[in-house]
Amino acid sequence: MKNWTLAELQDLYHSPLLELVFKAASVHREHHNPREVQISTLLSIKTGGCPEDCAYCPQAARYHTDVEKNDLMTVNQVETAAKRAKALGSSRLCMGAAWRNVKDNEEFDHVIELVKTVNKLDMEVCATLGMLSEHQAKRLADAGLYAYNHNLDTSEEYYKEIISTRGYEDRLKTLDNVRKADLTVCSGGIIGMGEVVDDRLKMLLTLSNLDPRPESVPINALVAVDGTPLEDQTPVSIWEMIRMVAVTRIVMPTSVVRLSAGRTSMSIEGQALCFLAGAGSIFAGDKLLTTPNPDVFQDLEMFDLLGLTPTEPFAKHEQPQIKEEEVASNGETERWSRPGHKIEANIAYTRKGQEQRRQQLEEKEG
Ligand code: SAM
Ligand code: DTB
Ligand code: SF4
Repeated sequence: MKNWTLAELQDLYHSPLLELVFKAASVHREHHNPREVQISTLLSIKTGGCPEDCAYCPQAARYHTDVEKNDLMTVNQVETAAKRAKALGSSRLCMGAAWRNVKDNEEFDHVIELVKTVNKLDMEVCATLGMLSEHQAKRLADAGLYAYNHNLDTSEEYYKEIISTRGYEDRLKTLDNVRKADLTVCSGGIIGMGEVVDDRLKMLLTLSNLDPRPESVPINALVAVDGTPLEDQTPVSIWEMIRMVAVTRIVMPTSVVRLSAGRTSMSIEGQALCFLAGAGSIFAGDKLLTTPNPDVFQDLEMFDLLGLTPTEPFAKHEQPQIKEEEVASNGETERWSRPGHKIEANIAYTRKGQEQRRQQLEEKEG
């Protein structure tokens, strides 16, 4: 496994755009079928009311957004949504819960049932439920989960500007727990939160140094939601998205790069360049978790136009078998951190603050 350096990633990111795209497209063709793009559907099985303070997130209870808090979805509701997603070409269903971490309680037992239900529909089942222990990850694996999504979101340095209720090391520990349970790892981040390019590249460096690397790397453009601290962020340009997808593709050649949040403001031409640069998956459906997404039929038209076909389920790994559970809880609890730095005091949310940070970094780098 090649160990990339920050300097190499900087060279790639800042190289002439068409050369970068050409290079990424060549790497993509060596490891993936460029005519296939996986369609994955997101389903928010437990929405809103989250105790965390992720500055980008409309589901954090402390921000005043229009998101309504909902209880866990029933097996029936999830099965209906999964069948619909499958009929529209999705081979993966990703179930999201607005939790800080998984708890050993009836709600988790219910999620185990949801995972089994979707596995039986012969779809790849993914979940994103916050931090979790190795035992909890093992329970999900035994229920037939295929992948666990847990994003690093940005660099370790910039993370402190975005979240105060947990640390970067908690994220890495969860990824390690997921790996120990033999689940596939889905981990990526968000661009457009006021970070500098090096923050994006440092995040990619951390992901590319995981051994094994994540099988799936979502790249999200921030959806700036009214009521969150990042509501006034300037949207990232499509060129930044293309560069980010391309660099991700080159540094983690066998991973699936997911063109994730932010597609409502991207043209078909822009998305086509992302696919050329190595994006191998999209999230489809009228909604992501809580925010809008392009119309699914328009996405299918885009596939026709570009000559793309949806990837079949289990193209990369076998379908996990549902196993008998041994014990629901092993009595152990993980100790997650609570760094508690003041998110309100962050300079990141003002343009002046971002300019100051850019200057500080430039001075540091001489
Ligand atoms: N609570 C769990 C957690 O934080 O891991 C799972 C759900 S959380 C909503 C999943 C991911 O959605 C986050 O890690 C973040 O990358 C992404 N996300 C949340 N809000 C977003 C936004 N406004 N724009 C782009 N991505 C966002
Ligand atoms: C990921 O990286 N992006 C998805 C999925 N993994 C869980 C979530 C995007 C959420 C966008 C904001 C919302 O719709 O609430
Ligand atoms: Fe949103 Fe997840 Fe953060 Fe909760 S932990 S505020 S759901 S991103």
